[in-house]
Amino acid sequence: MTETTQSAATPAGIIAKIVPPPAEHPPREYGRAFAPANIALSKYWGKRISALNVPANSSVSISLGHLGARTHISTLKAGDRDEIILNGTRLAPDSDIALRTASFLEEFRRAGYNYFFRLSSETNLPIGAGLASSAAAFAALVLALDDLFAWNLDRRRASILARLGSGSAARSVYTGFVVWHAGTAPDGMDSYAEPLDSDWPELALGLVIVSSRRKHIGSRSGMEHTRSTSPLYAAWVKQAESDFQTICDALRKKDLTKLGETAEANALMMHAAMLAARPPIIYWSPATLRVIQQVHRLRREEQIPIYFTIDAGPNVKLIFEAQQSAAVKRVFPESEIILPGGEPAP
Ligand code: 2P0
Repeated sequence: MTETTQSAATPAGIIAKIVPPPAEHPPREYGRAFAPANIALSKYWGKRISALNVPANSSVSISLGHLGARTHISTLKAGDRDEIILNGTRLAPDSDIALRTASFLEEFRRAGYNYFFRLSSETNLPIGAGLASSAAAFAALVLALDDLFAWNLDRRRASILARLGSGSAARSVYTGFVVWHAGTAPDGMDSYAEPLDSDWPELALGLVIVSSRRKHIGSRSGMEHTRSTSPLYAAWVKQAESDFQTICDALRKKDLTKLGETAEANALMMHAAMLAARPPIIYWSPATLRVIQQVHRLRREEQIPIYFTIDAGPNVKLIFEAQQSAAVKRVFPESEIILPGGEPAP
């Protein structure tokens, strides 16, 4: 089993390294920002430094373009807790999302930004699609804070701050293809995301929603349980680092076969490590396996180049080029097609 490192660095300490000391008043009335969701093509599932969400291996994702979170933030003149509004509804302070958001904002208070905030976030992600909305949410929150306090952060530092909220949020401060470096520094300062130099506007994703039920185990505890109990974890981390290199190379060369085969194998190995955890983590449903078998049948019998990836849930994301959209719609009529570089297909 691979150990996580104990780091002397704390989230508040990292924040203090990145943002300037607070002025007496925020320079602006409010800040606002948009950040896209992202889908990992080679995955993050396990941490090197838990407290800082520093990953055990590097990963690469594609952003969902215009699908994500838009956040508006201001400081509260009075009050002793943050006010968090999601899609127009004020969240109960003890709800999971409110608690997680407030504990992130608490790290800024520890770093001297002694305010409570009113935060309103809207998302246009398909409801219940199993798309990690926390990545877009924490990235949009950091960018909105940057706007409010006029920090003028570069994206690299914004990525490090977003990571402190949720690991995969490190990748959501950019659009397009994004790599997130695991890094080696004890304080995680070299674990940031940056754009990958690839221009592939035809690459499409298809969302096949087999269930919109809330998952029974969250990613954070799921990956920690996998790290601490799965005998396959060390092998997963090693392979994931190698898959990361292969997929970056495939994206640069626009090699769909290499991309698709490696992304599929990478997602399956991540789930294999979870299956081997004790007790196991099983995110799939019978319908997940049916979609996998359909995709394999399409490749084998119809020579249609469609691949899949699966995150921490039962839903399947198809990977293909836009010219296969009609075939995808024929076999998966309920799927939603996203062209990250353009508008959603009709
Ligand atoms: C990923 N996932 O690379 C992987 C694949 C889910 C499966 O990143 O604890 O919500 O906040 O760092 O980022 C989901 O994990 O976890 C995730 P934390 P996060 O997209």
